[in-house]
Amino acid sequence: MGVSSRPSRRTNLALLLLLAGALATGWLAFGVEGAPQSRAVSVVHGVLGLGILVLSPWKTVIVRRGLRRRRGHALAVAFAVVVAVSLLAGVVHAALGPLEVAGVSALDVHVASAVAAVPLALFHVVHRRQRPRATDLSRRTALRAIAVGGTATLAYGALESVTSVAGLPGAHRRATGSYEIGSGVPSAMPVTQWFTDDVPRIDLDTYALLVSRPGQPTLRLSYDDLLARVGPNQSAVLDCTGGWWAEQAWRGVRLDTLLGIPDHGSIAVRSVTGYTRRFPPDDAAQLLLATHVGGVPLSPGHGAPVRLVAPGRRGFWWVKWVEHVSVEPEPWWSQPPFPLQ
Ligand SMILES: Nc1nc2c(c(=O)[nH]1)N[C@H]1C(S)=C(S)[C@@H](COP(=O)(O)O)O[C@H]1N2
Ligand SMILES: [Mo]
Repeated sequence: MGVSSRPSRRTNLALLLLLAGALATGWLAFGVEGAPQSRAVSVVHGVLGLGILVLSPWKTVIVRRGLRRRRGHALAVAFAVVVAVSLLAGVVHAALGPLEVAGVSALDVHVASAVAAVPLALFHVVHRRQRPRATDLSRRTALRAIAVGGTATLAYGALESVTSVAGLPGAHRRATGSYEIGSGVPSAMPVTQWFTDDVPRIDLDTYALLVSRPGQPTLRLSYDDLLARVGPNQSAVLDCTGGWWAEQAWRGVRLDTLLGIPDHGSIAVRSVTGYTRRFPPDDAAQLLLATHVGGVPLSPGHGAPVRLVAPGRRGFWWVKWVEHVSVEPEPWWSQPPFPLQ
């Protein structure tokens, strides 16, 4: 057996696959809202992450050998550290809940270190290349993969059982992994912006909502025009990718009462700050331009005078401070999967 076919090569390749899978399912987890899809994605994400932990003793041996042999491993060490921090923070979020230290939650740390790991992983893979071989697809590799997968699944089950038996906060998380804060009490619900947006000042006397449809003049609705069209209360869950959720009674104007159901293109919903999300035409029947929550007008932080309520979608779709709704020819998916501002 040559040096290059040491089992370490297979361990490294397995770790790479696990990391890529954990990243992909983490990304996917931000895109889904409803159980059981959310549950499935969360479980697979957790098992892949724990798989990395299962392989870490073998990786430690490889790393020790590498540290003796090579120079210039600062970036490799940084890579190992951010992966370890991300794993630890992921477990803390899942078991202990929305702990915050100086306004930073375990989930923030988990996501930020995972994002930081991506360029380091690319650099590492390019500089310490491991070539897959045809013989990697052997019976022995398959048995090892099953052993690692099985151990990681058992570890996931054990972690969930301990969390539930010990009554840790993690036992009460939603399928998405989020924790409940302020349901039924809008003032207790966090005010959250995606990245850099700020709560704008909006003068209700001069405010107007613009509604554009193809081939028709743009509609201008004042705040009073909107209030005159407000429908019944509707309960919906706002589930922020920051790791919290709240169920509230929302009231406002359903989009299909303004637009009908457009027969093609997409519905762009834009805020006074420029924050925009694009929706498939059929969503008009569920999307609500809410003016009220919990029976009272929205506060500025929660999107006054009008914010979108998008049942079944994660919080970043719930555009606040809406000023323009327009039916446009672009398909709904011609936008970044997550907002860029
Ligand atoms: N205009 C605008 N709307 C926005 C955001 C933003 O940054 N700008 N953040 C979104 C995100 S990420 C979430 S979770 C919800 C939070 O709503 P809340 O502050 O009312 O709890 O608003 C969404 N709507
Ligand atoms: Mo969010």
